[in-house]
Amino acid sequence: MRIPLLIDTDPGQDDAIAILLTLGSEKLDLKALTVTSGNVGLAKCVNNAQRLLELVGRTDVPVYSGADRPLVNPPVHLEGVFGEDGLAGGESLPTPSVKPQAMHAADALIEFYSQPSDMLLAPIAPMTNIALALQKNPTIAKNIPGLVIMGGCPYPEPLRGEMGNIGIPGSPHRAEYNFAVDPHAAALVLESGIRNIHMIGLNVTRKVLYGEDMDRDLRKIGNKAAIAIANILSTVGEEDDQDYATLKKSPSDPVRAIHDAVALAYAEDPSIFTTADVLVSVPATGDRAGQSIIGDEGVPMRVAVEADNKRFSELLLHNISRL
Ligand SMILES: [Ca+2]
Repeated sequence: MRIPLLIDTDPGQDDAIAILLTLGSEKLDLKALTVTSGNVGLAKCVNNAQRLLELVGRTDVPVYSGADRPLVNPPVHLEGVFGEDGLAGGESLPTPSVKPQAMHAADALIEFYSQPSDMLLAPIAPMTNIALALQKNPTIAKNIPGLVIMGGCPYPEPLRGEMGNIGIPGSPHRAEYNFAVDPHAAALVLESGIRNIHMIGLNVTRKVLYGEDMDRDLRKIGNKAAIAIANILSTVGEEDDQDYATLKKSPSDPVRAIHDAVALAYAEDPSIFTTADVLVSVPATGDRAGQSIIGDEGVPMRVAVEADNKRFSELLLHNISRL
């Protein structure tokens, strides 16, 4: 049986491959996209989500536009990482032929989860939409069957041994982008009573990288989705270009992280990963706001620790080849 799935997203180059990987899956059944402000502003993220669906003829998947800023903090966009429109390299993607849904993403989440549901929720963006839905109707928490989150960094990430990739304002510490941008939302969602939480954090997504081998394999597949995604992912922003410089096999090797795709691969086949069952707390404020801290107390969840890179690549290429 296929797993019905809702993705909350802010496309975003890595969201793009995550969404396409899902659409090509034999196991995951994408029911809707809810979109939030994140990697770039809300309108650009919504447009990017629709362009991706248009590319592969899946405009039947409804797109809901949601929060245009985090709950409390000012927005932090990453044009320097993903390009001015969030999808650098994706200039040839088609223009959307359908409109986004009229309903706000938070209201859509409330509607989807007004009854007990088997639809897995995969947040791969700041969790503002989900937090807004839970603020408005906390009872939906018990109807959500599980979360597969790209977010957090419960163990040091492998590049610099830090607990994240974004500086926490006014603090010497770092936190992972999705949690750092809206720590109030992350704390609210994790503490809402939703069970069966899986955290695919920066500690593991920085171990499963894109590079020239995958780029070559995608172009060999040669379908529209594979070429588009190779063009997008090989357009590496300045920050990633510097961060991953020591890992390049050749000067033109487009080494970079594809965080969100790792989370969706987990949703499809958790056996690719080793995990730990831990208690995690996420402070909403203070000098560790947005960090995901393992301790003696906190919210029980399963966190990804290591990944089998070969099996991840095989899954990704297999799914993209089906589009
Ligand atoms: Ca994202």
